[in-house]
Amino acid sequence: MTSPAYDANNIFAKILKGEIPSHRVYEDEHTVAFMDVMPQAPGHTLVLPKSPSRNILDADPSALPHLITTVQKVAVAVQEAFDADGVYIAQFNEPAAGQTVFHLHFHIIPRHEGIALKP
Ligand code: DGP
Repeated sequence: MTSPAYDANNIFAKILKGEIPSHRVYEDEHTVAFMDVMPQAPGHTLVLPKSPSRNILDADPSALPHLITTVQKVAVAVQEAFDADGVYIAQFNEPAAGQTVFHLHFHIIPRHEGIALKP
């Protein structure tokens, strides 16, 4: 099955345009990170490319090295800031896989030994 086209009115596109507020914790020319409004644990952060792609399935491969470098930078910072024992990194593609917002993003969630994620 082919994925649907990118919808420029998705909620993260509006955040990127500044039409909806967000708590930004990192930004460079090509990527941005902000706090998730429905955190599964304190420190739950999202990393996005500024370029429009619905998810990783339609992303321009040339954008991915920089994006994953930002994911690494933010994960290291989040682990330190939240004094975490580890960091969970997740990324979903299409509703069948749990995606609800259709602009490519990575979840970065600090984890502590013995503490479960919120459902
Ligand atoms: P996913 O299932 O991977 O598409 O996760 C989308 C995440 O986006 C989910 O954890 C909740 C978060 N989210 C939804 N709406 C907003 C919003 O308006 N602002 C922020 N910061 N996060 C949002």
